[in-house]
Amino acid sequence: MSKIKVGMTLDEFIIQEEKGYPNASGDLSKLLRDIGLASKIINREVNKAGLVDILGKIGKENIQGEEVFKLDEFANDTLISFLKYGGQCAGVASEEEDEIQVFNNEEAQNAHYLVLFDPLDGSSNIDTNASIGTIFSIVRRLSEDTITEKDFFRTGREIVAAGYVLYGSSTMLVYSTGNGVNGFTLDPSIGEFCLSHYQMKTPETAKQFSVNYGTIAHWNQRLKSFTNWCTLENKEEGTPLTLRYIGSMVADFHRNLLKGGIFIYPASPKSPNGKLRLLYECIPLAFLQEQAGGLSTNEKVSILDIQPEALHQRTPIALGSKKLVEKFLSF
Ligand code: AHM
Repeated sequence: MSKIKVGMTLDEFIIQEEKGYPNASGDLSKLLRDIGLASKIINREVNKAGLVDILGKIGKENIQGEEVFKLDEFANDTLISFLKYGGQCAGVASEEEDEIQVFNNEEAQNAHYLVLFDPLDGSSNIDTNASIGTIFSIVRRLSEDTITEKDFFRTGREIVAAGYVLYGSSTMLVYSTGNGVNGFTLDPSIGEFCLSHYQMKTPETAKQFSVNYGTIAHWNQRLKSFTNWCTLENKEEGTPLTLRYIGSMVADFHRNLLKGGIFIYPASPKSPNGKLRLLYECIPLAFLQEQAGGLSTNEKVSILDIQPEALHQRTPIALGSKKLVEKFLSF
């Protein structure tokens, strides 16, 4: 009989899950625990951000020409130090690092995994106290010896786990190792993530759509027709839908995962590949979306089937409830 119980801690859950895989080394579980630990430290700083001198920009730009906020840098450094010395991770790719970071310290020498992450997604929302999050995916290293970018350029079909931590009105860790999606809420009184959302499923149909309407002048015809359909009074089709857009992908995604909906960040003439990054934003969330019964697309193929070619590659994306994504593609 399954010993999985709502309320159990992340550690207990991981132990129970491992029992289903007697040959598992336990390395992936340890890695997930390290990410959970790092996110608790990040959560602590996010929560007290208004009290200490940690809000605001640090006065430099990342490789993508975006301003780096102090909390971005803190989250990046925290994740790297937990992963570097945890013993399970041989290197990382981060939105905040120009290049991949291969760990040369002793603890990392026999590590089998690589972690790709956006340490703090939605950082333009930091100073206004809106929800932000950490997004990650985990792949197995390919090279026995020297790790190169190629080890990180893996499709969504090859990743072994993905997840995010949402720093919202409560803090949640949501992840999947390919056997469904489970969500854990941080209980601040005991400092533990506890299972709160077991085997999450996105409703097939939904009442919400999420897109930055302010950019309509740059949309393609499909997106214009789809959003027009979303706003029509048509009971049979289930429209109109409600527009919900925070501007923090991880928060928009989380809401749509629970309530059903579609999130779209399109290409535009100015940004022909959209804005969002394939490797550490789109692939992990698309993996979770498809694990939860939804779909993802770049309007040609599933996000999970795109072969990455550059570390900070961008892609247009639409993901969410199956029927809504299919409707979007039907225009
Ligand atoms: P960031 O990397 O600066 O955090 O930007 C990514 C964010 C996403 O979380 C969000 O979906 C998107 O940018 C919002 O962009 P826009 O303001 O153009 O709608």
